[in-house]
Amino acid sequence: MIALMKLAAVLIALGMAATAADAAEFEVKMLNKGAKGTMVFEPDLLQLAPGDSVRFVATNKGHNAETIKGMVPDGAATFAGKMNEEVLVTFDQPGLYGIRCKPHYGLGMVGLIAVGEATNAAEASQIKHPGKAKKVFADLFTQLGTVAASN
Ligand SMILES: [Cu+2]
Repeated sequence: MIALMKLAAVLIALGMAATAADAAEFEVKMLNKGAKGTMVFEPDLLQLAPGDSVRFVATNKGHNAETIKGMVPDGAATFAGKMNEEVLVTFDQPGLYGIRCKPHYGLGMVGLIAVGEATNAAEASQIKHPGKAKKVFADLFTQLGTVAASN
């Protein structure tokens, strides 16, 4: 009986290891200056499979990563990292997630994360953004369309 329970525990552990190995972890840096200019997430566009995760790394100080209201799929969890905080977020729910740095939103420090099928693309692309974020998101949605079309 004890041997059987041990076997079950091993099988459960193996199952969990397999799940963790299948999911990928991506890294997004929060930067004062990147390839695309000042105050950026790098990269600012990611295509994930459901279950993948993203580590938002506070490479430079003075930034945070959080979801934008109206830019998460229905029923998906939102998140809000604190200033200078590294956050690891797992994206289980398919759809588009708009990300911003709160203090630099108007300066265009935003990103777009596509998880599986872009179920909420119509709603997410209608959200209004301040300042430079408007142009950055317009470009990101164009790039995402190109990515989706080439798949
Ligand atoms: Cu910032």
